[in-house]
Amino acid sequence: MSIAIEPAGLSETQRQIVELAREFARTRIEPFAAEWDRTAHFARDVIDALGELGFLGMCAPEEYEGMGLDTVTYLLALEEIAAADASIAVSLSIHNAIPTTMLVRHGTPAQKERFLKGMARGELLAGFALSEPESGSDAAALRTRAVRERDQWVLSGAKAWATNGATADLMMVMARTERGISAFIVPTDTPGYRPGKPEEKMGLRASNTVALALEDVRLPADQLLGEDGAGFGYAMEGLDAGRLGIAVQAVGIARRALEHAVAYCDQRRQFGQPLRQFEGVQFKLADMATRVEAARALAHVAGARRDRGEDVTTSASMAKLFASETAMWVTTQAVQLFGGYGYMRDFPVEKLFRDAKVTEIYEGTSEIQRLLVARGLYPRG
Ligand code: COS
Repeated sequence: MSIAIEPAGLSETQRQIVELAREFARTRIEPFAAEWDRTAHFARDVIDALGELGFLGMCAPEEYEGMGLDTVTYLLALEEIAAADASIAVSLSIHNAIPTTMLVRHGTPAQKERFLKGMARGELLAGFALSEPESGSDAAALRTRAVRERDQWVLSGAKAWATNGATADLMMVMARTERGISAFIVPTDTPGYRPGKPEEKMGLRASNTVALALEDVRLPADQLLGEDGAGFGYAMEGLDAGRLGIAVQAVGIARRALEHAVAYCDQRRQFGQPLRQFEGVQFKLADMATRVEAARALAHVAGARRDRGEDVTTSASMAKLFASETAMWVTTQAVQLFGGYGYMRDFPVEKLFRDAKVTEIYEGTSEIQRLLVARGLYPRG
């Protein structure tokens, strides 16, 4: 049995996409990922190359030059990229899931023409700015303001931990108007859009994460997305899709840690035999493999529900919760199995362990996911 996705059970399209993603990951990402991690290098050229292959348009419809993939196929591709480098995967995940979903569902034809097409073609990298220094889990407490002045919106405020904030071409920015929380399409070359310096992170060091200062950012009125005051719901819909991406990002991290552990336990000998012949090691590997498979299955079940047009808030939270805790647990076991080597930068599981942690935090902490799963059990409040 393979730990990775087995092409045999996939449709022709899925097999092609997985093979394309796997080959790209093997040749263009994996050999460089440790160096990017060490130097905190954001590989825009690699993102651009993925864009040329269509990977920034996975979830955009074909009429807007996207690949128009179903959610499950998108998740299959994203796992391949994440197994090679979670930093590249997060850029792809946010772009494909959050701003893309929001524009597809709520953009005007003109907004789609102007922004979505470029995003789908891979010419525009997009991000999402929701969190603020004082508003993380309590997203609805955000304080960034958008004031209408004649035919313009003027945004001012501060955002925190914006992925792609200094490297994206446009950001979907959430701000409060008189009517409530609204979503704005903000090209990052708009005067007053000021990204801070890249955050020094524990993991995902090759992804770009910054604070943003929004200082009188003036936008034409037609860069408001959808209805004024309805943006919180749009952001939550985006996060439903985003959490599925983070779930498979976590699966990719866990799977790669397991693959390294399986190989290491075959080759490393102690007390006269390979580690894999110790029953204690076998039990650990068995639990790791079972959890990876279960996490992937849960993400795909949620993805299939989304493809059937069902509400996926609960199942996306379940998938993200289980997969992120799986990634943390599996990478912890992998470090343990590698022993002293596992603690060293020269061996790959140390990076995977650091990369895993944020999956329990961003796009909603494990606590928020549990809250959403529990809410789903009492749908009438
Ligand atoms: N899809 C569509 N609409 C949704 C929705 C969803 N998944 N979830 C909520 N909404 C709508 C609700 O229907 C409600 O609309 P009305 O006001 O018209 O009734 C509105 O949004 C407010 O929802 P709710 O009452 O659930 O908001 P709360 O403030 O109680 O809680 C949580 C929202 C905790 C779920 C939200 O703040 C959250 O997800 N927090 C985590 C934030 C996060 O993930 N941050 C990561 C940032 S990206 S790195």
